[in-house]
Amino acid sequence: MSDDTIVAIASPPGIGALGIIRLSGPATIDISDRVFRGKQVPSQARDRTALLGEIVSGDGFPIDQVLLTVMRGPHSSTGEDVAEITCHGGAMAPRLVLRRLLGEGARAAEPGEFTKRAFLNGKMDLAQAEAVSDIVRATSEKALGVAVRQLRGELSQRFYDIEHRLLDWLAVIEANIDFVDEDVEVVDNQDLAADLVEIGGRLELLLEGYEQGRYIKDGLDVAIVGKPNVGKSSLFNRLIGKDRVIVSDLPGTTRDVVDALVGVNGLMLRLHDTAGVRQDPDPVGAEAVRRTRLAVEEADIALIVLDLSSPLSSKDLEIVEEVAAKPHLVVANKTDLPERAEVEPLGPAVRVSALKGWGLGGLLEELRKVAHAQVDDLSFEVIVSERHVVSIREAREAVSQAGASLRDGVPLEFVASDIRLALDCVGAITGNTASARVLDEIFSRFCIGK
Ligand SMILES: Nc1nc2c(ncn2[C@@H]2O[C@H](COP(=O)(O)OP(=O)(O)OP(=O)(O)O)[C@@H](O)[C@H]2O)c(=O)[nH]1
Ligand SMILES: [Mg+2]
Repeated sequence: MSDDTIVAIASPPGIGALGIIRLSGPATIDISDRVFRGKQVPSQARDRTALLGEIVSGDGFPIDQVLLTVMRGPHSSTGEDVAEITCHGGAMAPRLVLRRLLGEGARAAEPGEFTKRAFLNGKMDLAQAEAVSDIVRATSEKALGVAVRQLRGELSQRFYDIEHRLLDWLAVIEANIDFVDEDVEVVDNQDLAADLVEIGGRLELLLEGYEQGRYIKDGLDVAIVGKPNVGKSSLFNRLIGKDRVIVSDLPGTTRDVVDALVGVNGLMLRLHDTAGVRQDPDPVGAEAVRRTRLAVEEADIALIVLDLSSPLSSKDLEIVEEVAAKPHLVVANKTDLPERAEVEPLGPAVRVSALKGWGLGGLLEELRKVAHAQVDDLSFEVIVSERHVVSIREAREAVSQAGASLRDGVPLEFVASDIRLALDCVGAITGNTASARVLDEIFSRFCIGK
């Protein structure tokens, strides 16, 4: 338990209806009694009851009208005594209330300090604490859904299951090492080997869940690709709803790959406008085309843009061929002009006019289908944290090392030490074995007041 009491404004700065100030720590109720004036005294009031009254200055002058709720530990969000004060929003009231509380001996909270206390007091594990930050930062419905599930502990449970099984084996192995002559359960090497393979498989599956997590957290990468002048940049601007990149009738307008985020039905897409694919003797143009190829290669989805108003060329077909292996959509642009291209042989194409804004709804709907086809595979537990991935990889490495040692007939001590290493890695995720430095690093990325 901490011995100081922390305070922070938990609502965002700026003009708003309400301001929320949180207090947590041993002096919470004392301080509340000193600064609050209402029909009831906080220390005498029932737990978790919102009290209407005022925060008053040391001389008894009213600072703001508030609702104050005391939540006594350990049954509170941080496990300590907590008070939440809802005052009026805006630039002044929350700040003056905060200043008053600081004047009574509370300390300004560091970023993430409330959540850190919740973690240290056993209210949640580390993966759950990290989910709190992900919830606040979520930019799409899907990302929020994943974070909320993680907060509920669904991801943690996977790690606890693995932890338990490794611990069970470790106990048996260590008994064998320590009491060789005595009557202890002998390690069944085949059983252990099979179990290690199974655990390795589970870790592997979690790693696959990271791909899903990446889509959800960072957005799927969608590269817009095509010949010069087919209208890629026009389409890009339309889809992001902003006049972001230069459009002109000169072929080769776009040189750099430019990206922007768009939300499509609860999913984030990162659209990349690219340079038109062409043979370019100019070194800058050649570099632009090289970058286009790279962007397309790295993209999760390609939007191949064709110009309906002029006959298809071999270049169009080359591009379609180059990209066909990855999830893609063919977009036939410039439907506002007389049609001169035969796009049917290329398969289904979405017809749009980037200039007029026609057909965009249909394009987004098709894009949504392609994107969701990649993300909706819920056989994976979604992993969004780079930190988790590193630990899972290390754990998997250690587990497979343990399996290899077992097969090679290496003494059990070594198998035990690999299992212990795997346990450390899994424990780093749930927080059982996370170092103080790791904790500081994680919580410093939170907002103040969280
Ligand atoms: N009529 C018509 N013109 C269009 C349409 N879309 C784009 N254009 C025009 O086509 C020309 C090229 O458009 P851009 O969006 O710059 O084409 P791009 O594919 O990005 O070209 P590069 O960057 O050079 O590869 C511009 O003059 C646009 O106004 C469309 O749907 N209909
Ligand atoms: Mg362009």
